[in-house]
Amino acid sequence: MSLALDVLNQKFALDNKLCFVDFNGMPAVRIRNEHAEALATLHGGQVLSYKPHGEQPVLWLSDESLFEFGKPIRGGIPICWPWFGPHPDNPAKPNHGFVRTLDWDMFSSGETSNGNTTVQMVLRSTDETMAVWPHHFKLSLLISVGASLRVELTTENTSCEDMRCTGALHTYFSVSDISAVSVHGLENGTYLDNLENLSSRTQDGLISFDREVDRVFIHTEETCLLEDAGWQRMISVAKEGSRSTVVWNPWIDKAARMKDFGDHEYQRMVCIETANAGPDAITIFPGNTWRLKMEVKKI
Ligand code: TA6
Repeated sequence: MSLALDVLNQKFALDNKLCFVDFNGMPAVRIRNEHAEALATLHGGQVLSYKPHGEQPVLWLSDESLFEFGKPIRGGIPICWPWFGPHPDNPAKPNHGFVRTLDWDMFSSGETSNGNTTVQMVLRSTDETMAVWPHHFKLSLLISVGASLRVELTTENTSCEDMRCTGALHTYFSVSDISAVSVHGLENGTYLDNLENLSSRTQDGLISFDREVDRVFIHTEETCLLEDAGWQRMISVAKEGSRSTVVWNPWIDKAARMKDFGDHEYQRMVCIETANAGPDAITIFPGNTWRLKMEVKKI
Protein backbone atom coordinates (compact mmCIF):
# COMPACT_ATOMS: atom_id res chain seq x y z
CA MET A 1 0.00 0.00 0.00
CA SER A 2 1.51 3.36 -0.91
CA LEU A 3 2.29 5.87 1.85
CA ALA A 4 0.21 8.96 2.63
CA LEU A 5 1.09 12.13 0.74
CA ASP A 6 2.60 13.86 3.76
CA VAL A 7 4.88 10.91 4.45
CA LEU A 8 5.85 10.67 0.77
CA ASN A 9 6.70 14.36 0.73
CA GLN A 10 8.71 14.12 3.94
CA LYS A 11 10.74 11.22 2.54
CA PHE A 12 11.14 12.12 -1.13
CA ALA A 13 10.16 15.71 -2.00
CA LEU A 14 12.92 17.83 -3.61
CA ASP A 15 12.62 21.52 -2.85
CA ASN A 16 10.41 23.02 -5.56
CA LYS A 17 11.16 20.33 -8.19
CA LEU A 18 9.44 17.20 -6.95
CA CYS A 19 6.43 16.73 -4.72
CA PHE A 20 3.51 14.35 -4.22
CA VAL A 21 -0.02 15.45 -4.98
CA ASP A 22 -3.47 13.90 -5.11
CA PHE A 23 -4.35 13.32 -8.77
CA ASN A 24 -7.93 12.13 -9.22
CA GLY A 25 -7.77 10.43 -5.83
CA MET A 26 -4.39 8.81 -6.45
CA PRO A 27 -0.96 9.70 -5.06
CA ALA A 28 1.11 11.12 -7.91
CA VAL A 29 4.61 12.52 -8.14
CA ARG A 30 4.76 15.92 -9.85
CA ILE A 31 8.05 17.09 -11.28
CA ARG A 32 8.81 20.60 -12.48
CA ASN A 33 12.40 21.54 -13.29
CA GLU A 34 14.26 23.85 -15.64
CA HIS A 35 13.57 21.54 -18.59
CA ALA A 36 10.06 20.17 -18.31
CA GLU A 37 7.15 19.08 -16.15
CA ALA A 38 5.87 15.55 -15.66
CA LEU A 39 3.43 13.54 -13.59
CA ALA A 40 3.46 9.87 -12.59
CA THR A 41 1.25 7.75 -10.36
CA LEU A 42 2.36 5.09 -7.91
CA HIS A 43 -0.67 3.20 -9.25
CA GLY A 44 0.81 1.17 -12.04
CA GLY A 45 4.16 2.95 -11.85
CA GLN A 46 2.73 5.02 -14.67
CA VAL A 47 4.07 8.19 -16.22
CA LEU A 48 0.95 10.19 -17.14
CA SER A 49 2.38 13.33 -18.68
CA TYR A 50 5.61 14.84 -19.92
CA LYS A 51 5.82 18.39 -21.34
CA PRO A 52 9.06 20.25 -22.06
CA HIS A 53 8.61 23.94 -21.28
CA GLY A 54 7.26 25.92 -24.25
CA GLU A 55 6.32 22.74 -26.14
CA GLN A 56 3.12 20.82 -26.79
CA PRO A 57 2.58 17.84 -24.45
CA VAL A 58 4.56 14.78 -25.57
CA LEU A 59 2.30 12.19 -23.94
CA TRP A 60 -1.45 11.74 -24.29
CA LEU A 61 -3.94 10.97 -21.49
CA SER A 62 -7.58 10.20 -22.19
CA ASP A 63 -10.18 12.62 -20.84
CA GLU A 64 -12.26 9.50 -20.14
CA SER A 65 -9.56 7.63 -18.25
CA LEU A 66 -10.57 5.77 -15.10
CA PHE A 67 -8.63 6.52 -11.96
CA GLU A 68 -9.68 3.47 -9.99
CA PHE A 69 -7.32 1.26 -8.03
CA GLY A 70 -7.08 -2.09 -9.75
CA LYS A 71 -7.92 -0.65 -13.18
CA PRO A 72 -5.51 0.59 -15.88
CA ILE A 73 -5.13 4.31 -16.59
CA ARG A 74 -5.67 5.12 -20.30
CA GLY A 75 -2.69 7.06 -21.53
CA GLY A 76 0.83 8.07 -20.58
CA ILE A 77 3.13 5.04 -20.36
CA PRO A 78 1.34 1.93 -19.01
CA ILE A 79 3.75 -0.88 -18.08
CA CYS A 80 2.72 -4.12 -19.75
CA TRP A 81 4.37 -7.02 -17.87
CA PRO A 82 4.98 -9.99 -17.56
CA TRP A 83 3.03 -10.55 -20.77
CA PHE A 84 2.13 -8.28 -23.69
CA GLY A 85 -1.44 -8.50 -24.99
CA PRO A 86 -3.64 -11.44 -23.92
CA HIS A 87 -2.16 -14.05 -21.57
CA PRO A 88 -0.65 -16.74 -23.80
CA ASP A 89 -2.58 -19.59 -22.18
CA ASN A 90 -5.43 -18.11 -20.17
CA PRO A 91 -7.60 -15.37 -21.75
CA ALA A 92 -9.30 -14.87 -18.36
CA LYS A 93 -6.11 -13.18 -17.10
CA PRO A 94 -5.81 -9.41 -17.60
CA ASN A 95 -4.65 -8.03 -20.93
CA HIS A 96 -1.06 -6.73 -20.81
CA GLY A 97 -0.22 -8.42 -17.51
CA PHE A 98 -0.96 -7.23 -13.98
CA VAL A 99 1.66 -4.66 -12.88
CA ARG A 100 -0.11 -1.64 -14.42
CA THR A 101 -2.97 -2.15 -11.94
CA LEU A 102 -0.91 -2.58 -8.78
CA ASP A 103 0.43 0.05 -6.38
CA TRP A 104 4.18 0.51 -6.72
CA ASP A 105 6.37 1.75 -3.88
CA MET A 106 8.62 4.79 -3.95
CA PHE A 107 12.29 3.88 -3.66
CA SER A 108 14.17 7.13 -4.28
CA SER A 109 14.15 10.59 -5.81
CA GLY A 110 17.13 12.63 -6.99
CA GLU A 111 18.76 14.94 -9.47
CA THR A 112 21.40 14.32 -12.12
CA SER A 113 24.35 16.54 -12.99
CA ASN A 114 22.58 17.77 -16.15
CA GLY A 115 19.51 18.97 -14.26
CA ASN A 116 17.25 15.94 -14.73
CA THR A 117 14.93 15.01 -11.88
CA THR A 118 14.69 11.28 -11.18
CA VAL A 119 12.23 8.99 -9.47
CA GLN A 120 12.65 5.29 -8.75
CA MET A 121 9.71 3.04 -7.94
CA VAL A 122 9.75 -0.68 -7.14
CA LEU A 123 7.32 -3.58 -7.25
CA ARG A 124 8.03 -7.00 -5.77
CA SER A 125 6.20 -10.29 -6.17
CA THR A 126 3.65 -11.12 -3.48
CA ASP A 127 1.36 -14.03 -2.68
CA GLU A 128 -1.25 -12.28 -4.85
CA THR A 129 1.04 -11.97 -7.86
CA MET A 130 2.30 -15.54 -7.37
CA ALA A 131 -1.32 -16.70 -7.67
CA VAL A 132 -1.53 -15.02 -11.10
CA TRP A 133 2.03 -15.69 -12.28
CA PRO A 134 4.13 -18.20 -10.29
CA HIS A 135 7.48 -16.42 -10.35
CA HIS A 136 9.31 -14.30 -7.79
CA PHE A 137 10.49 -11.00 -9.23
CA LYS A 138 11.56 -7.46 -8.42
CA LEU A 139 10.73 -4.65 -10.86
CA SER A 140 12.50 -1.31 -10.64
CA LEU A 141 11.33 1.70 -12.62
CA LEU A 142 13.56 4.70 -13.20
CA ILE A 143 11.92 7.86 -14.56
CA SER A 144 14.29 10.68 -15.54
CA VAL A 145 12.72 14.00 -16.51
CA GLY A 146 14.75 16.60 -18.38
CA ALA A 147 15.18 17.83 -21.96
CA SER A 148 14.29 14.21 -22.75
CA LEU A 149 12.18 11.66 -20.90
CA ARG A 150 13.95 8.44 -19.99
CA VAL A 151 12.12 5.43 -18.61
CA GLU A 152 13.95 2.25 -17.62
CA LEU A 153 12.22 -0.90 -16.41
CA THR A 154 14.61 -3.35 -14.77
CA THR A 155 13.32 -6.88 -14.21
CA GLU A 156 15.21 -8.97 -11.65
CA ASN A 157 14.52 -12.70 -11.57
CA THR A 158 14.59 -13.41 -7.83
CA SER A 159 13.33 -16.97 -8.31
CA CYS A 160 15.27 -20.20 -8.72
CA GLU A 161 13.95 -20.94 -12.18
CA ASP A 162 14.24 -19.33 -15.62
CA MET A 163 11.75 -16.51 -16.17
CA ARG A 164 10.28 -16.08 -19.67
CA CYS A 165 8.28 -12.95 -20.23
CA THR A 166 7.13 -10.35 -22.74
CA GLY A 167 6.25 -6.73 -22.00
CA ALA A 168 6.16 -3.12 -23.15
CA LEU A 169 6.41 0.50 -22.21
CA HIS A 170 3.06 1.17 -23.89
CA THR A 171 3.63 4.84 -24.69
CA TYR A 172 0.73 7.05 -25.81
CA PHE A 173 1.95 10.08 -27.74
CA SER A 174 -0.03 13.31 -28.13
CA VAL A 175 -0.38 14.50 -31.75
CA SER A 176 -1.94 17.52 -33.49
CA ASP A 177 -4.12 15.28 -35.66
CA ILE A 178 -3.60 11.65 -36.62
CA SER A 179 -3.96 12.61 -40.30
CA ALA A 180 -0.81 14.77 -39.98
CA VAL A 181 1.33 12.02 -38.50
CA SER A 182 3.81 9.51 -39.87
CA VAL A 183 6.21 7.09 -38.19
CA HIS A 184 9.74 6.64 -39.52
CA GLY A 185 12.20 3.88 -38.71
CA LEU A 186 10.19 0.76 -39.44
CA GLU A 187 10.25 0.84 -43.25
CA ASN A 188 10.70 -2.66 -44.72
CA GLY A 189 10.29 -4.08 -41.20
CA THR A 190 8.44 -7.31 -40.51
CA TYR A 191 5.32 -6.94 -38.40
CA LEU A 192 2.61 -9.19 -37.03
CA ASP A 193 -0.72 -7.61 -37.91
CA ASN A 194 -2.97 -7.76 -34.86
CA LEU A 195 -5.92 -7.02 -37.14
CA GLU A 196 -5.16 -10.06 -39.31
CA ASN A 197 -4.66 -12.77 -36.67
CA LEU A 198 -1.02 -11.76 -36.27
CA SER A 199 -0.25 -12.55 -39.92
CA SER A 200 3.31 -11.61 -40.90
CA ARG A 201 3.58 -8.55 -43.18
CA THR A 202 6.30 -6.19 -44.46
CA GLN A 203 6.01 -2.45 -43.85
CA ASP A 204 5.89 -0.54 -47.12
CA GLY A 205 7.35 2.92 -46.51
CA LEU A 206 6.45 5.22 -43.60
CA ILE A 207 3.49 4.37 -41.37
CA SER A 208 0.58 6.78 -41.85
CA PHE A 209 -2.94 6.50 -40.47
CA ASP A 210 -6.30 6.41 -42.22
CA ARG A 211 -7.74 3.36 -40.40
CA GLU A 212 -7.06 1.23 -37.31
CA VAL A 213 -3.41 0.23 -37.12
CA ASP A 214 -2.19 -2.42 -34.67
CA ARG A 215 1.22 -3.72 -35.74
CA VAL A 216 3.80 -5.63 -33.71
CA PHE A 217 7.16 -5.03 -35.43
CA ILE A 218 9.56 -7.81 -34.50
CA HIS A 219 13.35 -8.19 -34.44
CA THR A 220 13.91 -4.43 -34.53
CA GLU A 221 16.11 -2.24 -32.34
CA GLU A 222 15.57 0.83 -34.48
CA THR A 223 14.94 4.30 -33.13
CA CYS A 224 11.58 5.52 -34.38
CA LEU A 225 10.74 9.09 -35.33
CA LEU A 226 7.22 10.42 -34.85
CA GLU A 227 6.72 13.17 -37.43
CA ASP A 228 3.84 15.56 -36.71
CA ALA A 229 3.35 18.04 -39.56
CA GLY A 230 0.57 19.80 -37.65
CA TRP A 231 2.81 20.74 -34.75
CA GLN A 232 5.90 20.94 -36.96
CA ARG A 233 7.79 18.59 -34.69
CA MET A 234 9.72 15.35 -34.74
CA ILE A 235 9.89 13.18 -31.63
CA SER A 236 12.55 10.46 -31.44
CA VAL A 237 11.78 7.23 -29.60
CA ALA A 238 15.08 5.46 -28.87
CA LYS A 239 15.32 2.17 -27.01
CA GLU A 240 17.57 -0.48 -25.53
CA GLY A 241 16.72 -4.00 -24.40
CA SER A 242 13.78 -4.09 -26.78
CA ARG A 243 13.43 -6.15 -29.95
CA SER A 244 9.82 -5.25 -30.76
CA THR A 245 8.05 -1.98 -31.51
CA VAL A 246 4.25 -1.80 -31.47
CA VAL A 247 2.39 0.90 -33.40
CA TRP A 248 -1.30 1.39 -32.59
CA ASN A 249 -4.16 3.70 -33.30
CA PRO A 250 -7.66 2.35 -32.53
CA TRP A 251 -9.42 4.55 -35.10
CA ILE A 252 -13.18 5.10 -34.97
CA ASP A 253 -14.85 1.77 -34.18
CA LYS A 254 -12.42 0.50 -31.53
CA ALA A 255 -12.28 3.91 -29.87
CA ALA A 256 -16.09 3.88 -29.63
CA ARG A 257 -15.97 0.44 -27.97
CA MET A 258 -13.60 1.53 -25.19
CA LYS A 259 -15.39 3.26 -22.29
CA ASP A 260 -12.18 4.91 -21.06
CA PHE A 261 -11.43 6.37 -24.49
CA GLY A 262 -13.37 9.30 -25.96
CA ASP A 263 -15.01 8.56 -29.31
CA HIS A 264 -12.97 11.25 -31.09
CA GLU A 265 -9.76 10.96 -29.09
CA TYR A 266 -8.19 8.61 -31.64
CA GLN A 267 -7.52 11.76 -33.67
CA ARG A 268 -5.14 13.14 -31.06
CA MET A 269 -2.95 10.15 -30.16
CA VAL A 270 -0.73 7.38 -31.44
CA CYS A 271 1.07 4.59 -29.59
CA ILE A 272 4.70 3.74 -30.34
CA GLU A 273 5.53 1.04 -27.80
CA THR A 274 8.95 -0.12 -26.69
CA ALA A 275 8.38 -3.84 -26.29
CA ASN A 276 9.46 -7.44 -26.38
CA ALA A 277 6.48 -9.28 -27.80
CA GLY A 278 5.67 -12.52 -29.60
CA PRO A 279 8.86 -14.19 -30.86
CA ASP A 280 10.95 -11.54 -29.07
CA ALA A 281 9.99 -12.90 -25.63
CA ILE A 282 12.95 -12.79 -23.25
CA THR A 283 14.29 -15.39 -20.82
CA ILE A 284 15.93 -14.17 -17.62
CA PHE A 285 18.01 -16.70 -15.70
CA PRO A 286 17.78 -16.92 -11.89
CA GLY A 287 19.46 -13.95 -10.23
CA ASN A 288 19.85 -12.07 -13.54
CA THR A 289 18.23 -8.80 -14.67
CA TRP A 290 16.85 -7.36 -17.93
CA ARG A 291 16.70 -3.63 -18.65
CA LEU A 292 14.06 -2.23 -21.00
CA LYS A 293 14.95 1.38 -21.76
CA MET A 294 13.24 4.15 -23.71
CA GLU A 295 14.27 7.73 -24.33
CA VAL A 296 11.83 10.21 -25.85
CA LYS A 297 13.05 13.57 -27.13
CA LYS A 298 11.95 16.38 -29.41
CA ILE A 299 14.63 16.75 -32.09
O1 TA6 B 1 -0.60 -2.10 -28.06
C1 TA6 B 1 -1.73 -2.31 -28.84
C2 TA6 B 1 -2.75 -3.11 -28.05
O2 TA6 B 1 -2.30 -4.42 -27.82
C3 TA6 B 1 -4.06 -3.06 -28.82
O3 TA6 B 1 -4.39 -4.33 -29.37
C4 TA6 B 1 -5.06 -2.58 -27.77
O4 TA6 B 1 -5.64 -3.66 -27.11
C5 TA6 B 1 -4.16 -1.74 -26.87
O5 TA6 B 1 -2.97 -2.51 -26.77
C6 TA6 B 1 -4.74 -1.32 -25.56
O6 TA6 B 1 -4.94 -2.44 -24.72
P1 TA6 B 1 -5.69 -2.17 -23.30
O7 TA6 B 1 -5.70 -3.49 -22.59
O8 TA6 B 1 -4.87 -1.14 -22.57
O9 TA6 B 1 -7.05 -1.63 -23.66
